[in-house]
Amino acid sequence: MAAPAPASPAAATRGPVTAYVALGANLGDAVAAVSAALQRLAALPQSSLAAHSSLYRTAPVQATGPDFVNAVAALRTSLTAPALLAELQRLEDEAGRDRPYRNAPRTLDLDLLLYGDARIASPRLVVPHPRMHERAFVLVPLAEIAPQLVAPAALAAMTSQVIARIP
Ligand code: A4P
Ligand code: MG
Repeated sequence: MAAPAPASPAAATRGPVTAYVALGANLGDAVAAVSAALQRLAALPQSSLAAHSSLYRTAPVQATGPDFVNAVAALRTSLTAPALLAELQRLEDEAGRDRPYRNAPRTLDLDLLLYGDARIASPRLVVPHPRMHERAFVLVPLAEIAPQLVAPAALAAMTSQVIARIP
């Protein structure tokens, strides 16, 4: 009798993946909100915080209101992408996030930029984040912790967007 076929790669248990999360805030004490969010990301289930960028002060892009504080975090996580998005939305809610209109000022925004090399297009989740490559407030902090993911030409195209690292 033939030996059973080896499990296909698709059937294998998946190990943790590296996910990149963009943090943003421009209401209240935005530095405190982003700093606290980094600690909460580090405490997510089945996840660890692998790296985070500096905090940056950035001018609003296609939005109104005060300047933003932005950063990017790298997580090693065994959560699925939808489960990770649900956790990010829970942290936004706990930070008092209100959504009165599109791109309204916010106490905390957590966007999933990349989930390993997955490409996802569902009604609730699009990964890679569709606008990440147009935005210095994403690419500059991402390049700080994962330079291999950001083409120098993309950064160079972004010099008109005002962004300053917070010392
Ligand atoms: N959603 C789909 N894909 C994703 C994803 N990859 N990550 C859905 C997170 N959410 C995703 O999100 C709206 C819906 O997007 C969610 O229900 C989720 O199912 P939201 O957090 O309520 O709203 P949002 O983040 O304001 O929406 P959006 O369209 O992602 O906004 P953008 O385009 O990210 O713009 N300027 C500066 N300087 N700094 C900023 O941080 N942020 C924005 C927001 C505009 N200008 C900014 C900044
Ligand atoms: Mg968001």
